[in-house]
This record gives sequence, C-alpha cells and structure tokens, in this order.
Amino acid sequence: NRIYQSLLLQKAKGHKSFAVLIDPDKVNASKIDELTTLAVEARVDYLFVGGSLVISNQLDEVVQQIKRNCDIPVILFPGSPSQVSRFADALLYLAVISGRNPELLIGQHVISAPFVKQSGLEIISTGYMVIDGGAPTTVSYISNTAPIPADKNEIAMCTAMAGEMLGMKLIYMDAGSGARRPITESMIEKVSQVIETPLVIGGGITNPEKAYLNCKAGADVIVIGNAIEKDASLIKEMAAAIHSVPVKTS
Ligand code: 1GP
Repeated sequence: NRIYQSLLLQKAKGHKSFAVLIDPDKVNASKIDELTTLAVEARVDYLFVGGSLVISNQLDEVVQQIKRNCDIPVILFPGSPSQVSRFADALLYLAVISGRNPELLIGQHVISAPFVKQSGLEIISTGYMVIDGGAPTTVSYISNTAPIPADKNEIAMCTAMAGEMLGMKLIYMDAGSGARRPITESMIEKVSQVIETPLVIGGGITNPEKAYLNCKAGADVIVIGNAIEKDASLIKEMAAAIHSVPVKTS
C-alpha cells in the first residue's frame, strides 16, 4: 500500500498535496500531454482519474498514456464500479457515507468485488461525503442521495468520525464537480479536528487563495478538476499555493 503510506507520511509531515482530476471523457491525447507536462513542472502530487459519468471506454488508454508521460501516481476516482483500470496505481474504494443509498454503501461493492480484487490495484477505502455546493451537481443526481447541508458542520463531523471508526482510510468531502460554492473552511476545520485519517477536499475550487485557505483549515489533499479543464495554466498557481502552506515543525 505504497500510495496510502505516502498519504500518511505527507500528513504527518504537514505537507499539503495537490491532486489534479482528469475526466477521461474530456481529454484527448494532446490534452493529456499538455496536462502531464504542466503537472510535472508544478510538482503535482497525484493525478485522480474518473468522473460521475464515463461515457467512452477509453479509461485504460487515458491511464496508460499518463503513465507513459510521467511518474505522478494515478489514483482512480470512480463514478461507477466499471471505472477500474489495472494500469493505475491505486483506487479510491468509495462508500457514499453522506447518503442513505444502500447501493452506494455496499450493493455495488458486492457486485464488483471479484473484478476489483482481480485488478491487483492498491485499494484505499474512502468515506465519500457529498456536501451541498449550492446547485444540483451531477454527483447528487447520479448518486440519488441528499448532500450534507453546507452549514451543518456537526453532521459532517459525525459522518466523518463514523466513517473513520468503520475503518475507512480516507475521508473525501466533495461539493461536487463545478459546485457553485466550495466547502467552507469552517467545515473543513471542524472535520479535520475530529479525524486522524487524511482529509481530501474538492468541488468548486477555482482560485489558489481558496486552495490555500482550505489547506490552512485542515485539508490534506486538494482536488481540482473543472477550473483546470477551463485553464490548464492554473495548475502552476494552484500547486504553488498548496505547497506554500507552512510545514509543521513540531
Ligand atoms: C469533483 O472534487 C472534484 O468530484 C473536483 O471538483 O471539478 O469542481 O474542481 P471540481
């Protein structure tokens, strides 16, 4: 479990990580070349690959091209159980713990278990929490779950604690891709104080200042997709902001 160990080590050191989210449906070969070149230059920590709706079946090809281009670990962030590629380094094994849809808590896992196990991928069990981002996002529609209200810090805290006690190795709070309102720093701070697992934050982060403030509040990994899809040159500024957060000295 090489990737998870690196996440734990970075958290222990207080090093904040930056993950660029690549939607396999929205990239072609030249876009992947552009993104990986920029990501290497900016010292991006992880590349997440996935989307709520993967329409094409080019996941393997996308992952293989990324792996040919660079050494940045590729972590699958699957929107559905079919989004598995053995060419990646790890898989976020998501249970949507903010929702009450049994299919996304255990049903789909049971069906895909042999296939996932056979992939040989490093599996990182992840408590996935959808937080209301101010507008219906694809994730809330597709998952058929109600998101946690943006101002209900206590619900988010209790959900994250429960996920950790159930054995989840990572907590991922997501306002949904393209969220109008990203998760508040106050919620990030409160949740980070009650768990020990690394905390991943994403959804609607469009500027380096917000990425920086999220890290200061307690995020360990910042995920950015949409904003980079619109302007790939943002990778550099985002990475600089996230990596500028002072490392713990104690
Ligand atoms: C979505 O957390 C990710 O699942 C990233 O969101 O595309 O809004 O950056 P954005």
